[in-house]
Amino acid sequence: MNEAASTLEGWYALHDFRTINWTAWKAADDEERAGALEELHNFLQEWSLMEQSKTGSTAVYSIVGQKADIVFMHLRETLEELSALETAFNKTTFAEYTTKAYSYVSVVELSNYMASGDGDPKANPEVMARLQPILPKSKHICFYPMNKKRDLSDNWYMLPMEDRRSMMRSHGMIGRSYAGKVKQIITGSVGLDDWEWGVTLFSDDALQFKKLVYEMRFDEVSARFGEFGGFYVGNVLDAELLEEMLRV
Ligand code: 76R
Repeated sequence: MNEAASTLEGWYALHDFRTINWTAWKAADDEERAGALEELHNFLQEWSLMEQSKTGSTAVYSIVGQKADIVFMHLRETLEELSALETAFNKTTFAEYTTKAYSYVSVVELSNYMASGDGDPKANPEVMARLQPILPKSKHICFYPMNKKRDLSDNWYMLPMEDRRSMMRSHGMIGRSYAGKVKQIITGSVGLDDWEWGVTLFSDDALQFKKLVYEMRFDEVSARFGEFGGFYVGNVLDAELLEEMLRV
């Protein structure tokens, strides 16, 4: 019997990580830099209008450490929109001063492990708000991709639904104890990217990422089945902070 959890999907997600070529950026003349910044500023404005009309959402963060310098996290209704937006950005002058560090393609996902109630979940405004979330502009972001293990003795995908449900319940309980401190957005990426899920966490206190992820490591579903990719952590950027970051 197919015991796949049924999932609801919302907006598609692109996490676009870039590294700034500081040598080239510093070598550019003032006019070139000003033009590049203006173009970038226009993009930020366009993205914020999109957010106001609730047809998508974008968050911009600087990344700490050498994996990247900046991440644009975009949520849009379609993959076509994500592609158009990525291409438009690549055509900007600022993009010429960046290199691609990493990217992740996925789709906002809710699973039915903890589902309650009948009826069409998509008629529920609370469900829709989770499927099409306006990204928080918390001080910090933490992103990492993950899988659930498929080893002979520990194969998540061979477990009966009931076992998975009870482990996910325990997972959800830990998660809920961080309510108000950490906001999670789970994006599914089976068939879309190299890992099975993207985990994006937002918080005003970066230490809460450490505490939450550490606590979850002791919980069965993460302890036995969690496999993790690279972690990217960073600080929020608005137009002003971005300009400050790029001032040379
Ligand atoms: O969505 C819900 O609130 C219902 C409960 C819930 C589900 C179904 C939930 C709650 N998560 C769910 C699904 Mn989660 N989550 C992670 C990670 O680092 C690690 O060990 C794991 C990475 C974190 C930090 C986290 C946080 N969660 C999932 C899934 C899909 C699993 C599947 O379908 O098999 C993954 C991969 C995953 C991973 N989780 C919560 C949190 C937090 C903070 C919550 C509480 C959210 C809330 O109540 O608002």
